[in-house]
Amino acid sequence: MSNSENELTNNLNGKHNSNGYTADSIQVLEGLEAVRMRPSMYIGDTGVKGLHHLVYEVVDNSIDEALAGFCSKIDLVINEDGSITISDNGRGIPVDYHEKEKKSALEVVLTVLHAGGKFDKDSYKVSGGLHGVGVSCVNALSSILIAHVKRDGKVYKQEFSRGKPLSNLQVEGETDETGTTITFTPDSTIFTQTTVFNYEILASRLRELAFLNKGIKLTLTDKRELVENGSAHFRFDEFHSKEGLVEFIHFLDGNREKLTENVIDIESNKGEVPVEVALQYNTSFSENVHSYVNNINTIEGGTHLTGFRSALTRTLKKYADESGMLSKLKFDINGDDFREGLTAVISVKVAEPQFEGQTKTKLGNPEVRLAVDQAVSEALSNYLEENPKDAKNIVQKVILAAQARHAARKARELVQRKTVLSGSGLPGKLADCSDKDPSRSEVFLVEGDSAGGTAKQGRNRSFQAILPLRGKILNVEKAMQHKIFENEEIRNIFTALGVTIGTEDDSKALNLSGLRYHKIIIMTDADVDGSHISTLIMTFFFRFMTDLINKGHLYIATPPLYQIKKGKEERYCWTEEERIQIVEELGKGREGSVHVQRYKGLGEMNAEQLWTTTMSPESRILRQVTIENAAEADRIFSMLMGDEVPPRREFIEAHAKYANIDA
Ligand code: 0RA
Repeated sequence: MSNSENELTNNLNGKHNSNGYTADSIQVLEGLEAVRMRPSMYIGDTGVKGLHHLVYEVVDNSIDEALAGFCSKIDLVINEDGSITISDNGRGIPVDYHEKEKKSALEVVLTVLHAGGKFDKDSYKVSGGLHGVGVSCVNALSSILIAHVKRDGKVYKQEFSRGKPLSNLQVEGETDETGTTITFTPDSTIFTQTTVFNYEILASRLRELAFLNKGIKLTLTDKRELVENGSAHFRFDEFHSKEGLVEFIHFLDGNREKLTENVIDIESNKGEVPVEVALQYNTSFSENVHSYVNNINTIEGGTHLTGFRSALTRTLKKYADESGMLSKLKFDINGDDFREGLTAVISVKVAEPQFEGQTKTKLGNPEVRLAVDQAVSEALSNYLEENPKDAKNIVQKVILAAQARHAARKARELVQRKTVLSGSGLPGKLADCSDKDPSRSEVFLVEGDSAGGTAKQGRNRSFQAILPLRGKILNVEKAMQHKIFENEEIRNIFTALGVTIGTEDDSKALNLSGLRYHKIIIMTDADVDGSHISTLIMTFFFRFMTDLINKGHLYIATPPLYQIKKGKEERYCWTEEERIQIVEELGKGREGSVHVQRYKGLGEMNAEQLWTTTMSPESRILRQVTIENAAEADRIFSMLMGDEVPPRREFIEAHAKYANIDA
């Protein structure tokens, strides 16, 4: 990075020190070159997640404008050439020229790390923050970025490449509107895995943002291909929520049977920390509590979640005690019992959030706990007094949950006790690997004994273990906890992995310290039954071992769809496109000599074929299971695996391209 940029940052910090190097001058060495050298430090990774983070970074700035009261609409367009445009009707990035810095404010915002907030230090800046790196990072990681600003009656434009200006700020025309439009193409030398934006990922984030920030209109348009649907049009969605979190709860629980009449809506702007909470109970057995700080999903929780939990437990307990409903109870009730069948969203806006934890998504600010606790206990006790019918239903549900927990404890102890199945205390069906270092070891969860047999022959036994599972494992979305822990296949999974669950005061607490394999690989047939089985297994992991997914331990193996043979040459392929291409390639010259075999199941491959195509680290394709959007995943699992059939059918029909691979 050049010297002039160093000086500029110093000036902006207001801490220019004439006597040479200070801590500040070391800090200012971090320019956009640093971002390009170590992109993962700034945006998390350079895969699919990081790619989409670029978009969120820009959108966050527009959301800030909206929260400050200056912007009502944000439009995203995925352009035909794969670039993306984000426009808003906010004030527009300032463009005034700084004599000293010899560049416009716009150029400073786009070329100096962390410069965004320096212009309006006192304004309420709340969105973003996970990486909170600003639009300059997006600029650094884009091969082309074009900024258009409408402000002070004019339209301004400036273009950049890899963070460097290609031109000076130019006036393009006149306007009576205001706003900012940023178009960028992610740099393919940085995002080597992919630079293709995924419509679904963007749509689910915009939907989430619309619920979290009521009133803002967000739109998404995909201009890459026309969709045939009666008439040809571009794919388009508009996200706009009038009621915010209340609608979020309706959306999350669309496929669950509700226990109470209304969503309990809590909003408090009294203290330093604005708090919004919405909650409703349903008849399911799972707890679905999603927490956000400044629009970031805090998957590790933190002080806001602690405040929510203690207020919920204390307030409901007090109500239940006073109502006399607990008087005949022979067992204790704990915090867990108050959250069974609960769907809740907690959203706080914190001016200077401290993020902790492994993924930096755990809120540390101590003052937030009390703010949430007070807001929730006050509003909830009022609600219970005013809605005695709902209150009674909730307390009855809590009692049932406590009963079920006592039954489940016995079953859970079975999981934890080393069983006699084999000398090692491991399930008899497990073919373990010889290496005992978890970081080098992997285990395949294989559907069926016959495929399990082939996998045992084909594997590299030094670091690969095989656990065959019998048929369809239990659907944990529908079963009660004690049934789940009594289930043999599920117990085998716990024991084989070396994972235990549940302590005295938290029945869902996961202990991963004994994890025996760092890669857990689900391997099922490449047909509809196979994908149903992997969905069942993933549902189990999502509900009971979320942390294991978040730590990146869960994978899906992808067996090939076809084997294509010509003479002695054998090729495998995973998609229709590949099949067509390889058949054409091999068939060149001589007709009729190419033989195509469709694999329907793992059992149709011999051990060597299974090794080469699906198990060997050299040639296999593993897909890592990640949770991009926990709220969306929650809704989809409750839909796919829950009781209601119509929404499931709609989902499968909408995704028929993937579901129908057998056709
Ligand atoms: C710096 C200062 C101000 C606004 C912005 C940046 C800003 C950035 C982006 C990025 C996308 N949309 C945006 N909108 C605004 C404050 C502006 C003022 O004080 O007038």
